[in-house]
Amino acid sequence: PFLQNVLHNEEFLSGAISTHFIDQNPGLFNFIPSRNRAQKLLYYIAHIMVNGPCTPLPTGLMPAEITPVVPPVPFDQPLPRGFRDIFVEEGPEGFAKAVRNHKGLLLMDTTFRDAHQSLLATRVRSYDLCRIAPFVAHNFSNMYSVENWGGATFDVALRFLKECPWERLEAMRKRIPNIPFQMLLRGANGVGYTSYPDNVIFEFCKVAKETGMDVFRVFDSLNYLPNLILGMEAAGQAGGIVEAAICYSGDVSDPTKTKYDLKYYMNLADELIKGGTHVLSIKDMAGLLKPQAAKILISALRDKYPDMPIHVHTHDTSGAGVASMLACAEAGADVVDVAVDSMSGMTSQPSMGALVASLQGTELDTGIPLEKVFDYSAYWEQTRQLYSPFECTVSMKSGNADVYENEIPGGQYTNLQFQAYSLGLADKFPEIKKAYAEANKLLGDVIKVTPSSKVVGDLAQFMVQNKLTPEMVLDRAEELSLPSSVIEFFQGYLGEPYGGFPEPLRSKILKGMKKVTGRPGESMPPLDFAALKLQLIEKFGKNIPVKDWDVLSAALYPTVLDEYLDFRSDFGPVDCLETRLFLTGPKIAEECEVAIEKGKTLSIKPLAVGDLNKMGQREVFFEMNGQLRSVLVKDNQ
Ligand code: 3PY
Ligand code: ZN
Repeated sequence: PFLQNVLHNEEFLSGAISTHFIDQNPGLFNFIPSRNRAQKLLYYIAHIMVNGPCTPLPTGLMPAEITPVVPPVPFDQPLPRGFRDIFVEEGPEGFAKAVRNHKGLLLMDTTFRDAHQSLLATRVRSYDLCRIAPFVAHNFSNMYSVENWGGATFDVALRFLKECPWERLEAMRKRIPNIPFQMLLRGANGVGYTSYPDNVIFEFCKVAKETGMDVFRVFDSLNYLPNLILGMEAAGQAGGIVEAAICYSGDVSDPTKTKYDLKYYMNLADELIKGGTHVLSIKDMAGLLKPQAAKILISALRDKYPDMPIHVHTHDTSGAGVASMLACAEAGADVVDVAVDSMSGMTSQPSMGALVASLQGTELDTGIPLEKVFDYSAYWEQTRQLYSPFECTVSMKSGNADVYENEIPGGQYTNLQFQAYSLGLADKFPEIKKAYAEANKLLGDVIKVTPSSKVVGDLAQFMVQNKLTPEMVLDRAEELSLPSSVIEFFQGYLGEPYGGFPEPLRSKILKGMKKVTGRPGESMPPLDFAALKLQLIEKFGKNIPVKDWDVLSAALYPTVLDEYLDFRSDFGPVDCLETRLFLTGPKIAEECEVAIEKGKTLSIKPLAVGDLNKMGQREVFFEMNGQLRSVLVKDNQ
C-alpha cells in the first residue's frame, strides 16, 4: 500500500488512522496531476490575455513595466548573528532579557506586512518579498524583528494573490534565518474576523511556530482580557515569544478624555504581565499616541516594570509618527515600529531612514547602516510601482491630523477613503469620517481595531447611506435593519467592551435575541481537524495535494480556501510569475522567464491570440522553451 494515494488506500479510507500514518505513507498524496505545471501556467497567462486580470484591480492604474533591481548581497559571507539566534539558543526569556539589555533603540520593520496592508491593500506578493529577503538578512541583522505575517496577509494571500500564506512563511524563513519573524494575532480571532473554537487558535499557533514564526503580537479588538489571555496561551504553548498588546485609544495627555486614561492602561499592563507576556506592546493602530502622550504612558510603564521589554507600534496618519516614536524611545521603549522610507508615511508606519538618521551618534543609535536603508528603500520604491493598481495614494495625498478626532485605524482609513472614491463619493469622505466618530460614541466609545473597527465603519456607512443622525439611531433602533456586524457586536460575539454595552441601545437592538456572555470561543465545540482534512481530500484530492496547513486555512476561511484550491488546480503555481505577469499578463512577443523551481526555468513568449471560434473560445499561441504551444480559452465577454 506504500504508494497508494488516499483515494485508493483502504486503511486510510476506513478512517482508522493517525497523522503518524500519513507521515509513514508518502504515497498518500502521490497524485498524477491532470495537467502539468507548465501547461497550467500557460493556461493562466492565456486566460488573462483573453479575459483580463483574474484578481480585481480597483483603479485604472497599471503595474509599471520594470524589473526592480535587487541590491547585491555577498554570497561568500556567512549571515551575521541576529536576535533570532539568541531566541533559538536561549528561548523567549533569554530573548526578552537580551532585548531589555540592548543599549540602542531596536526597530521592527513592518515593510513585509503592515506597511503594504496600510498602503497597498495587503497586495504585495511572496515573489517580491522573497527577492529582497536575503538583503535584509545580510544588512539588518540587529533588528528586533521583521513583521511579515498575520493581520490581513493571510486572508488576502489566499483570496486575491492565490498563494499559500504558509508557503510564504516557509520561504521567507529559509532566506532570513537570523532575524526574528513577527506576526499579528487577533487573539481569539486568530487571523480572521470572528471567534473560533479554542483548538483552532492553539493548532494555528503551533503550526505557525513550526513553519517559522517567532514573535506573536497578540491583541484583542476590545482589549477584552479573556480573549487576550487565550491568544497568549496559544502562542506561549507553541514555544513562541509572546508579545501581548494593549490597543491604544483616546489620549492620555488630554484630561478631558477620561475613558481610556493612564490608570486603564496601567491596570491592563498589570494583567498582561501577570498573564506571562515576554514583551509588552502598545499597539497604536490609528496613530493617536501624540509625543506628549507617549512620554506619559511609556515613562509610567518603564518606571513600574523596569525589566519588561516595551515595544510600540503606531501609524503615521497624522504625520506625527517619527516625533512620537522618538518620544517613546526617550521615555524608555526598547523597540518601535518603522517601515522602509518608500513604504512609510501616511497610514503606514513612520520612516525607518528618518528614525535611524535622527538617532545616529546618540545613546539610542539603532546601529542600522543608513546607506543600506537607502538601497532597501530604492528596491521598494520600484517594487511599489508594480502595485500601482492598489495604491492608496489615488485617493489620499497627504497625512491628516483629523485622525485624532475620528480615531480610524490606519488600514481602515485608506479602505474607507478608497470605497468613497470608487463610488464617486470622494466628497462624502469628510461626512463618513464624522459619522465614524458618531458611530463610535453610539457604540459606547469602543477600542477600534479589526474586527471591532469594522462594526464602527459599518454603522457609520449605514448612517450616511440612510441619512441618520445619532439621535435618530437611538430613537429608531428597534425598527432599523442594522448591519449584521453591529448586531453581532451587541450579542457579544466579539467579547465584552470596556465599560459594558451601551443601554438602552443594546436592549432595543437585540429585542430578546441570543446574547453570549464571557469569552465567545469558550462555548464553541472543538473543531475536528481529521474530518475537515478528509472533506478537503474528497473535494480536491484528485487534482491537488491537500496539506496539513490547508486544513488550518480551511478552519479559518472555509470558502476562501476552497476557491484557492480550485484556482490552483486549474492554473498551477501562479506565485512563480513575476508580479506584472501575474496581475495583467504579458504583451505579445514579450519574452518571459518563469522559474517554476530551482534550476527549472520556462521561457514563455506569447505569439498571438486567435479569433473567436463557434464554441466561444480563442486559441492563444505561445513559444515555450523554443517549441510552439497553443491553449484554448473560453472568452467570457
Ligand atoms: C489587523 O488586525 O489586520 C491590523 O493591522 C490591526 O491593526
Ligand atoms: Zn498597525
